[in-house]
Amino acid sequence: MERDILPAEIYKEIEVIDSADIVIGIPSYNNAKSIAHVVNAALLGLAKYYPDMKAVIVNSDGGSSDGTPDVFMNANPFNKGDYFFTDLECVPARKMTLSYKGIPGKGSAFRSIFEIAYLLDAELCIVVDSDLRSITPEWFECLGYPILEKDYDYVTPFYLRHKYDGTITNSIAYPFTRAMYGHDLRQPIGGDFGISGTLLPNYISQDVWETDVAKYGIDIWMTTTALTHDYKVAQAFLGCKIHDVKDPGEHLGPMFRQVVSTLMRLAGEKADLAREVKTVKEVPIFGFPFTATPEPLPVNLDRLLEKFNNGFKEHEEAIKLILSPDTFKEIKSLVGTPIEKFAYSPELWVKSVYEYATKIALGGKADLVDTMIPIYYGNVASFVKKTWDMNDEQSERVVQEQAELFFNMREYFLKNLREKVSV
Ligand SMILES: Nc1nc2c(ncn2[C@@H]2O[C@H](COP(=O)(O)OP(=O)(O)O)[C@@H](O)[C@H]2O)c(=O)[nH]1
Ligand SMILES: [Mg+2]
Repeated sequence: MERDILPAEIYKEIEVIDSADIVIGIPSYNNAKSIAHVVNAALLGLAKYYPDMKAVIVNSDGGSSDGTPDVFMNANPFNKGDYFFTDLECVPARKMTLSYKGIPGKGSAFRSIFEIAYLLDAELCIVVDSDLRSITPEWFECLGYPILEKDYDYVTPFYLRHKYDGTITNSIAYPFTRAMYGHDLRQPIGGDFGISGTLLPNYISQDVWETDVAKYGIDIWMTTTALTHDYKVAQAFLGCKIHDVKDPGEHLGPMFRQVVSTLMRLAGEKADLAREVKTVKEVPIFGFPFTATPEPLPVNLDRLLEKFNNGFKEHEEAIKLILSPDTFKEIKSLVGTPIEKFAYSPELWVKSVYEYATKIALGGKADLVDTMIPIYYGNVASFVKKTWDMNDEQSERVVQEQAELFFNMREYFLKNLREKVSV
């Protein structure tokens, strides 16, 4: 069959390259300022940890207007003279850049990388973000070693993050995935992953590339697929994650919708498997763990509360149709509450998530998830208030308690779903 996922000239380039042991993929969209550091880390990581393997580094770009692909192609740590590895004797990895086809989004960028890695018959594919400032050559060792040496198929990152960074991860993606599929994977949507050559054909053969999986839904889809198809999963300790921060008010909406609707839709598809899960398994962490204090992330509690109050009022009618009467009433009673008294009960957030999940799992449209954003802001505000004087370790305990509650209340979702399906 003629393959047409990639531009024709890339298929030709693949024919010339013929095969590779490792493919490193870097998705980008206007990352000219940060991508050179990521490529240099990748080139040095390959030279240092995989000197005998044939490697290709692929930049899958979304049509950047700031020259990102040129910066990618020109990055070269070997002739700069200011890295200590410059005397490494190895053939530098080959680089290639492409504008991916398909609907714009990070997932489409990944699809092209997977296609290239698959056609080159790579044993290992590693993907890393192009806005990372804390990435080092060691990341490539930690993400690759479990696959090449220990027979794992999928490696997710494990980072030290500031207590207010990664709020979608902490409040939904982590506890929900842990509760449904019974694996304690702390960063299921971290963005930096190791993937085995065995798992790649599974990803590219699925018909998901016209959905939110082609956008920011990609990470949760990759992780859920690996967990629900019995692939062996590990974590890699990568130290701190420092990347370009976003203004949550401006950029969070589409990302929230794409990640959360994908997670909930998959939970519906995989409910039978989730019903088999009885406990949560620990997932091994490879690497050299240490403690450090990540860059603080400023949060504006007043603004979060304002977004909760205004957003709830704006979407009140739609929210009422999704939540149970009790959950709706409890959240509504918090609207207008002064900061000093504002708090979600531990169960309130879990119930809200599970009630939305039931709706989406039963085929509700992804954009219904937009109406959940104010409720999410309310939960973030409540978390921020509760953890304000806590250090990262103490606030991590709060995240863990919440995750445990998600697990203990999993029947609330699974039972609701079963009953509504059979009506
Ligand atoms: N090619 C491509 N890459 C994208 C697109 N959107 C995001 N990315 C890349 O995906 C990575 C993660 O995106 P980012 O916005 O930093 O997400 P976050 O770190 O999860 O908040 C970065 O390397 C982006 O350049 C897109 O539409 N096309
Ligand atoms: Mg980022």
